Amino acid sequence: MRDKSGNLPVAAIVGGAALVVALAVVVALFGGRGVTAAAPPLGDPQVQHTLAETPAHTTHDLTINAVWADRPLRADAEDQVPVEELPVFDAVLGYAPHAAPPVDRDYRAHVRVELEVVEKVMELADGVEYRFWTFGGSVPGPMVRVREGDYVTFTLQNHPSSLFPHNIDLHAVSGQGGGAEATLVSPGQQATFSFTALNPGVYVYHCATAPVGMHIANGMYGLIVVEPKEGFPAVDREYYVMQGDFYTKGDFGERGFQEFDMMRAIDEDAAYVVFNGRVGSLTGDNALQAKVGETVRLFVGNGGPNLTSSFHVIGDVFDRVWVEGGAMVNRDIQTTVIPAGGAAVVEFDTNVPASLTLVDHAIFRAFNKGAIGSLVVTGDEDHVVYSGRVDIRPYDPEAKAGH
Ligand SMILES: [Cu+2]
Repeated sequence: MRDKSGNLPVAAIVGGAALVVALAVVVALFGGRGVTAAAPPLGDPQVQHTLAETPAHTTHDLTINAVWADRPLRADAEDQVPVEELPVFDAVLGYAPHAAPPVDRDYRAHVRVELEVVEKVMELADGVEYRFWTFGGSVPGPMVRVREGDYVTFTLQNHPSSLFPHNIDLHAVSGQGGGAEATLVSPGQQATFSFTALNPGVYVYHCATAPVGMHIANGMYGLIVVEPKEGFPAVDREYYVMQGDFYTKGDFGERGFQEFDMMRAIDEDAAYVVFNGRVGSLTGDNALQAKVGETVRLFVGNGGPNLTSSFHVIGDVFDRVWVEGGAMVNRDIQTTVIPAGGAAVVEFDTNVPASLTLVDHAIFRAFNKGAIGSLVVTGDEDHVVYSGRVDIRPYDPEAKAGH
């Protein structure tokens, strides 16, 4: 099935995926009923009758925990307003760890976004320099925040000092390459395209210029938040965090200028796994802050290029997680999976003062590759929620046995 370069034809992949889905459906329909010892044979007319009727008790309403309604796209009156009649705004971008401000609008708009690609040397860790390719001069690139249904005109500029062409694929875009084809620009060029933000959610954007993996590995990713029409619930603090894995010739911590290592990237052998483009971006003086009693919302993305994040905050529980950045909210979560090229929204209500620690719970990445950050919560203690140490003394099992 593989061609000369070892690639599977798309048809084979799609066919294989369809088979997997079909099997999953069969398992879902029949597998779940195997709990009774004497399951009736498949030919049993009673079973067929049951399946044909799909009784209510066998269906699961996955919208129960949804934070916005499952609704047809572009079906509201506001969606019918011609683009020329929409009010025009320039987007206010959010630079990590700060989220872009909430949209705070109950009507559709025409939002203009300008993003400049800059290739620049910055520190990947103390004493470790790396030539990043960036959206907006930072890793991650700035957060773009619009409202469901907005008409967005997006201009990508490639700084004349760049050495490479770049483009942008926004996962929120329905259209060729997510905008990648329309925005491919050489150094000293800019290109513009427009799209309607059809689907609410939290989406990754990234460069998609060949070799795509290299452009992403050099830091070309960020988040675009498409708020649902009803908006996100108000919270006390919002932060913007993106994980990424980096592949340098030298190992973790090896000082000096480090070049990108393509073979290491292909092997997924990350030298660094970091939040917001740098070891220490969220620790020490850079730690995130909150006060006891506040609700904190983290927009967490994963640029990859390779590694899936097991995102966890040591010392608290996610009261709510907007799973995969979509409509479903899960509650009381310890660790949430954020795939490469995916995102999540995690929220927690802070209960006691603590220095919370953000990690990828694939834990060597945290303590040996950089994926660690802090959120310092200050305020009044509540010793019922958490007492702190109330006793320490020598422990001698033999003395206890002889007692
Ligand atoms: Cu690029």
